Amino acid sequence: MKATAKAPANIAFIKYWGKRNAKLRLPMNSSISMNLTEIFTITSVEFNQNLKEDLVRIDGKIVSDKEKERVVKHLNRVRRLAKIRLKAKVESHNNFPKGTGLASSASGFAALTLAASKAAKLNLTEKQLSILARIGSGSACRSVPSGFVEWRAGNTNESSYAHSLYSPDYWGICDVIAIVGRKSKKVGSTEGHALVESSPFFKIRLSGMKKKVDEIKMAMKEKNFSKFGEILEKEAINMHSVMMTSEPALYYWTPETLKIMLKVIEWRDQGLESYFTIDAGPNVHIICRKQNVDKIKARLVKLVGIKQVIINYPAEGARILK
Ligand code: 2P0
Repeated sequence: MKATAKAPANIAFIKYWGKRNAKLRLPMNSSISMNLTEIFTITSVEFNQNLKEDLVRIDGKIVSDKEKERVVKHLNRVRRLAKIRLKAKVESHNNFPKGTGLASSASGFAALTLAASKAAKLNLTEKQLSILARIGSGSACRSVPSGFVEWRAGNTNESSYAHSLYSPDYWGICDVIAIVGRKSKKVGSTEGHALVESSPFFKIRLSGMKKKVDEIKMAMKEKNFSKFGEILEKEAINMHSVMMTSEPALYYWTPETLKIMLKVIEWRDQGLESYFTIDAGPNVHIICRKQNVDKIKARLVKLVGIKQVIINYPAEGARILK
């Protein structure tokens, strides 16, 4: 009873920040994302009667008790569905360089969900996998379907899952990630979500979400890159405004982050069109058309403070490898 799965990380154009139900990880709003080709997790799960307890290794290391508890809880969900009690050995590898501050919970929980459910001989649909991955980590539900993805917020366990809007080959756009550093998070995402209500701006953010989701979907349908870019860049600033005005305040940017944001705007004014988005960390994701990737990269590597540049194309969702 063993299976190996690969799942991509994803970048959200419309963000998930704030939950209506923390236990089930039901989000306050729908979100829109793209799976990434160059950042992924490969996870093997083996259920075995000889094991006395669950063993969890990530990138070759035994994980902390806190990390292990989150994985074991997820294995328990799979065991309950499959009606088995066997303990499991979990081996997970992230391909992205360590210490870059890139998130791994999305690719990690999507790969774990698929590998564990397959090893337990459950044949779940994409929707069921997305729901299960979501309970592990919200953003993981978006790493299950392929390409360009919408996570419909829903308001129950069954109605909150992600589906593919378009396959990876639909649109030739890229996510050029400028890695500016690590800076270990003082407040992790799960704790951060819980602070949204303390920001005076969160209600205003929420009131505009539905319209924003509809508008970006229309821009994607029309392949209107300028409209698409304007919406996603404003959305990133909108989310970070809530983060910075919550109590305690969450500042994810460093001086390098802001420097790159301003560069992207400057380059755009000069005719090189791209837009930025930023997650719960200091790295900047630059969204551009495929034909501009080399120019963006050439300009980025000249800036001081950039540790690495990772070029991502739209990727397939979670897959079984063996
Ligand atoms: C997103 N983020 O939409 C947003 C943008 C971070 C900023 O989803 O508690 O790690 O595991 O459900 O999925 C980070 O939240 O939180 C996230 P949990 P998760 O990509």
